[in-house]
Amino acid sequence: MKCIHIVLLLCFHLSLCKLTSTSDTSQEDLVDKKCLMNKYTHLSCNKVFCQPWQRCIEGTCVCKLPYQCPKNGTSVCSTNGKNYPTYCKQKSLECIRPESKFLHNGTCRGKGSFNVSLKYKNKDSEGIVEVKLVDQDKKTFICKSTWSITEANVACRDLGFQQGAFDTHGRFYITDELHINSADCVHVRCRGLETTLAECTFTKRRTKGYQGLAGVVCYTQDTAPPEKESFQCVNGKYILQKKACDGVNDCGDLSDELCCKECRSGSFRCKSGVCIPNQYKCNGEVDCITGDDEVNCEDFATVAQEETEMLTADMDAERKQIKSFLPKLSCGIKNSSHARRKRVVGGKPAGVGDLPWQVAIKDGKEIKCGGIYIGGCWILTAAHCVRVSKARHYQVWTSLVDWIRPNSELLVETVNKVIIHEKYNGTTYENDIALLEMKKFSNHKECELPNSIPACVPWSPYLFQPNDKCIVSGWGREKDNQKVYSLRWGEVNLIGNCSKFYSNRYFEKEMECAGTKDGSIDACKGDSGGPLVCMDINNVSYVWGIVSWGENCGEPEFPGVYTKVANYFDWISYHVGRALISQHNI
Ligand code: 4AZ
Repeated sequence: MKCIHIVLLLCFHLSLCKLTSTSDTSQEDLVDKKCLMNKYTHLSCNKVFCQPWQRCIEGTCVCKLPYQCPKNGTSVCSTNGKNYPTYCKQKSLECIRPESKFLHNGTCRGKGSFNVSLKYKNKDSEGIVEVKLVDQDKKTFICKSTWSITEANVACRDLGFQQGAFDTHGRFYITDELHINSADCVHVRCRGLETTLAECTFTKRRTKGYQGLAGVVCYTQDTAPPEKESFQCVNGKYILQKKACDGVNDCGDLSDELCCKECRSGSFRCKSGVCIPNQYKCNGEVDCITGDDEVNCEDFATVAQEETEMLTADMDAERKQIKSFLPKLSCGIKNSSHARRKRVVGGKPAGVGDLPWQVAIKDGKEIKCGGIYIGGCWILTAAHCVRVSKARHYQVWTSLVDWIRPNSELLVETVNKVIIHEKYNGTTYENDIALLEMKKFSNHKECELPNSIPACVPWSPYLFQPNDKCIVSGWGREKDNQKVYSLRWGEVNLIGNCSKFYSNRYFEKEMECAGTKDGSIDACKGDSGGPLVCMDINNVSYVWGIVSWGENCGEPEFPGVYTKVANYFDWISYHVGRALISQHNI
């Protein structure tokens, strides 16, 4: 018993102790190895939102140009002595050329400097953290009680250690004199992705007395733990396996939190497989790309904060405000009067407005295919439905329900241009995706479709997962090959691992399977080009798939195959313009 105690104590101090082998294996199971191969970081917009001074291009957050920042905001001073009209502009310039950093909010004149240093060092890379705040003359220590690896990573990066911190504990030789001074220590809170501690929020608490001082061991090659029991971050740093998927950004580049099958206690798992700290749930800011951290928030009362004095501006609040100034897109939200009415093979009849993004593509006399309105003048459909040379022959019928007895809302549009994916393969149905541009009416600037609502275009393949329920719709055949004149819809489940049904014919990255266990609901001949739409937790509808192919219809061993639209976000935005379909990360 005594022996165990000693071991535990040692473990706590060195935080490098080996864990028992049984818990080791279960911990490794938390991370998704296949996902790790993608080397996701805080800059991977398939997994996380970009900072408001960045935008998402081909899955990576890249620096915005200063003029792309919102105009509103408060001015800030940078370490190069220059003044910027907004925090976003300063951060965008820093992102492009990381020479100068944030100094303080306000104008540059007459204020001091900010700096971080280490005291009582045993090496250049470890010691007790001291800061000199911009408008204070003397250096102060940071209190230990709220100091964590999140802040330590920022402090070490500020000190020039690119891989951040190794630990917040170390053996520092603090002299008694400090016990008195420590009553004056300040608290600091960071998000973890700041480039300097100056961007974090410094406060002073009313409660005084000895609190202990924050120290840090910055990460260097010789601090790295042995490879066997560690997790390798994308930035090359090694952390303890047990620190992956705990909601805390130990790596400093977030790579330990982005590929998680489960999250450890104290953290929340986004549906996208990302662990975030519990404090981020219901904090008024959406952190999960799937939006699931800001739902069912009624029970979350705000915890009363200890009385504190703010020593610096809250740049985290400023960052949130910049986000609120970014343009917003309206898509995927049905008019409330058309709340889902509970009415393809085995589907139910749809009413006007039930599927406001569904269109029919008429080629000559018959409706051969469906399509999806995605905004502006643009319709998404399957490449196998259309030909570039036949653009003039197509008609796009919007707001249609029954094509034998057309409803009054029906609008017939003509087609200006057909764009087929350059890599569409008519034999394998790879890249079965096309865009139709509708003609504007003469002297109209835009396509006006008063009864249509665009479906949102998904920007990440992690927005929906196998077993999620989605809606397929169209005027396609019934199981017995019966003709259908009225629009029908049915609920299907996304199916993972579809190669087992279609070996050699199924391409995971580009295709998606959906169906029901008994095959009772399925797309069929004539539904091609039409939508597979999934609704997120906030009832926003995304066009997740385009009806593409499948072996027969309604057979459980042969689910319907769809073009995975998320894989084509960049292709679509290249043709229709980023602003039309970008909801976030613009
Ligand atoms: C077709 O021929 C077709 N069961 C579309 C979807 C499916 C099968 C055939 C999926 O257009």
